[in-house]
Amino acid sequence: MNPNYKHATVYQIYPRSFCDSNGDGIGDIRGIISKLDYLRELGVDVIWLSPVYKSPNDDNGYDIADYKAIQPEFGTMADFDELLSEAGKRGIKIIMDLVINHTSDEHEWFIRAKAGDEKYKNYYIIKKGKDGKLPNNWGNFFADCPWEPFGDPKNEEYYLHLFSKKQPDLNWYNPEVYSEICDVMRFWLDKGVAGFRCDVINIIYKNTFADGKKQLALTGKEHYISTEGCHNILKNLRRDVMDKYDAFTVGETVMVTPDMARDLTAPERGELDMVFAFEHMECDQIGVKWFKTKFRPRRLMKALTKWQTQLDWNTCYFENHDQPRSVTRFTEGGKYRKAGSKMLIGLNFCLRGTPYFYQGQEIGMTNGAFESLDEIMDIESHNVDKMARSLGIIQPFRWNLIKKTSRDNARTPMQWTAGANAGFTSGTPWLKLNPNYTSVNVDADLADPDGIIAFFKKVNAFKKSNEILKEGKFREIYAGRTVYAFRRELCGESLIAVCNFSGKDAKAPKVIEGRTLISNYEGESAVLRPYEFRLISPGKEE
Ligand code: TEU
Ligand code: CA
Repeated sequence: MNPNYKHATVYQIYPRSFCDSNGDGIGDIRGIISKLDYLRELGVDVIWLSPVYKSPNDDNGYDIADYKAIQPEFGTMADFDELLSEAGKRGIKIIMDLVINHTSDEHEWFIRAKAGDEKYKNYYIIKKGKDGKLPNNWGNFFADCPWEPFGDPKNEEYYLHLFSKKQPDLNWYNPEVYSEICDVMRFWLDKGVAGFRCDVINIIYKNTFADGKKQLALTGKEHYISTEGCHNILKNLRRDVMDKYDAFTVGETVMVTPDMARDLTAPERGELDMVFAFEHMECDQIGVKWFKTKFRPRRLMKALTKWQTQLDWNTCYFENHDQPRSVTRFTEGGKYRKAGSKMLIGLNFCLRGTPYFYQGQEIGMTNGAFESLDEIMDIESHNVDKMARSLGIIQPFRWNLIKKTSRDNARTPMQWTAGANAGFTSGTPWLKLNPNYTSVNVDADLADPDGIIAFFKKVNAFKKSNEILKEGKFREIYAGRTVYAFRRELCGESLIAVCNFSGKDAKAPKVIEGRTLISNYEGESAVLRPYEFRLISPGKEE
């Protein structure tokens, strides 16, 4: 773990939806530059920039057509360089999104492969079908078929795409792919970026292309999750590239267990610095993420405690560009928006690990207010609808699933002001704004001394100056139906964090006695109020 970034407060920007500087309705790099002072005020140390590379936008930039070029609608390389230097002046580092499981089918490599160039064919995973059948029975992350005919149908060749068919998987058996990616990483590191968030990094190396064990979703996954081959690639990337820079990596690792995460991040193994795990994001679903069930706080507590105790260093997060908004999910649809947002922010800072926040979380943005699939842009949602239709699921039911789970819930434009288009753009926003921007926006929140941003800054500053919250061990001390409390302990001293995941008052358990240092409510109270958060200094140690 690079110690320079261990205690960074990281803020994720989804460029398309952050701030539009030129009125085309699409957020851009100059828009981000214009908000750097705002981010410095929040106390952000590192920005994780979702992809800004050239892309046909089948998956909003996660389909990269040129790893060394900036998407024209986001600006130019000169804009990017200016962003880096302006951020630097404010003490803010930038990490890039490194998407290396796949490229776009419009990447030059794939275009050459299709033109019959053997060198580039070997950059991708191209397999023969058998007797009119697909090469294997694997599933796809976007509710699609993962094999698409490659070239002349007579040849019966298919290419693998675990995501959209415009995202062909790279062939990590090929050392040339490895060298190309090293070169891409050096290109950005030489510019001065502080590292990478590595997209679905634990699935890049497939052990075999044999059929998988049939399962509800992602048949075949046992052949590619956290394989030895993947570990080797990560070790090599660390040794050949990362170690030469002051930079860090955070892996997006899907379907990982704590054991796998330990192997991916153990300092002595020299692979990744930290990983995003998903178990706590799955506490309100059945089986696959598209089937949401009622949120039960106990499931969230169980997942958090499990990861906090079984992995030495976590990434702490409740939101990103793929997940519905946390305040909607975990605080009754946002009924207690202000208290709920603060509680989740407080909790995120108090857990052991590096804290990550997603744009808009600091003002308690809620899920999008979409009324029909027409208003949704996300490819995943459209594919889910198709799949559900093919299963005979009726429209109102399909829509109900999609409305709750669509990734566009997190991608609605950032709400800056109560003015036209929330101050996001002077044009027409690419995705429908949440109409609640008239009251939920940065301006309004900043003007409120009791606002969410003020609370964010307070806990952020406290954490930065407090060794117990930074380095202390985690110990759960209470997990009731709605109340969750834990201690952070360092050298015989400790702090207690407590949350009430309920819109009703809850009895305060005895174990949380002490002096309240920070809370999202005014004044003392014997009971815990709706979505109350408290950081407590215990009177006496046990
Ligand atoms: O996401 C990978 C991933 O598995 C999921 O979080 C995904 O959003 C969804 O749940 C699939 O069922 C990463 C990126 O974060 C996501 O935005 C990209 O679409 C995806 O990889 C492909 O690059
Ligand atoms: Ca723009």
